[in-house]
Amino acid sequence: MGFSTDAIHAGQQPDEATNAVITPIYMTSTYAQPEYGTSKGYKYGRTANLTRFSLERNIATLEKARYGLAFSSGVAAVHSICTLLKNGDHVIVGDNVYGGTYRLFQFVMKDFGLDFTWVDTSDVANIKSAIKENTKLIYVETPTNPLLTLTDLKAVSSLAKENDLITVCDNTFMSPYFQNPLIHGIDITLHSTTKYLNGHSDVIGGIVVTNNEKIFERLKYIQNALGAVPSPFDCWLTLRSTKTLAVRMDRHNTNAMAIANALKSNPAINRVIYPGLPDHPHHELAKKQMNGFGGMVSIELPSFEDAKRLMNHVKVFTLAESLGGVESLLCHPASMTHASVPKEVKDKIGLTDGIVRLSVGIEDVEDLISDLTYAIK
Ligand code: P1T
Repeated sequence: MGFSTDAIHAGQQPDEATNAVITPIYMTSTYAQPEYGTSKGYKYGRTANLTRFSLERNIATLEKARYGLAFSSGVAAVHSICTLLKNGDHVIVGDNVYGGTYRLFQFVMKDFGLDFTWVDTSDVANIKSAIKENTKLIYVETPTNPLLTLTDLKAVSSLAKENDLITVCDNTFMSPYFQNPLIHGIDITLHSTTKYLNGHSDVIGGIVVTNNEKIFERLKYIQNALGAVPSPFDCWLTLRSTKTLAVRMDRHNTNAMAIANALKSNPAINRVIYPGLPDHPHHELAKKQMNGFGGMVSIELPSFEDAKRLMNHVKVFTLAESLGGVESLLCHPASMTHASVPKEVKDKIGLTDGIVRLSVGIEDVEDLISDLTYAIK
């Protein structure tokens, strides 16, 4: 089936009790066992919930995956992946990932004996030279948050296969509509469903998808054992939202492209970073690996003062963390989403104080452009 057909139907069928077209919210913590030792396969809400299963099937289908597992947040999804590893294992990670991922790896998982090497994964040679005897996993974001750097997923997966390593891609910025890492050979794709998949800034959630049965079985065990499951209501809201993912993403994409084009010649801006612009260093890879360029644009102003002035003068954009909702947001990554990343790391990757990140929504693009140009002026 096509993407939109799957988005609307996959994982869902009329409810058995009433033929309700929309999957109900099974708001229950437990299930009756008619006689000792009998059940319909549902015994306890953390372990099994039909609304959650529908969401997992739905997003797995959109990601061309056999298996999906939903979590209570994107960070919980990343944490679940860490539990595939053991004390003493080594991980190679992109040096620009979401600040919360950096915090989890560097300031929590390191204390459990995991070893991390941070490299610029846009050059696969950097990954190759970081491989050690105890390396078990390669973790990338592409495009990265917030610098929008791309990594060649095919090249990473073939390097990993040669070295028997697990590959993970955080696909939050693209959504399954614009990129499917598994078709490039990646083992595990994850999303913060808080972002484009839910798309309405009213749910915190995460999902992990894979085609690997062994990884799925272990993560399913972990999902139940750690217990970071989403509520049935949050699953229902997200399932409601994926139905419109294709139309929302198309609009995010055209609005972001128009904004990037409108701002690139603005003399008050040093740099507009958007994979859809021909001068983006990974534009050719973007065209090859993705089906669109997404709704995230980062702009660099000369100083923090300029960035602050912009953030304080917008009227349609809202100054807030997060992204991927229908409404346009902007934020200051260096002090907000990436506050946990030490200054020397920010300096190394070029995350300067002048950078403002735009999550371009689906409003009328003329309003967004005049809002930004006024605030910049
Ligand atoms: O917020 P949560 O649902 O736990 O998702 C974490 C996460 C994981 N991966 C990426 C690429 C992300 O951007 C995020 C969350 N990011 C923000 C809150 C933000 O404003 O960038």
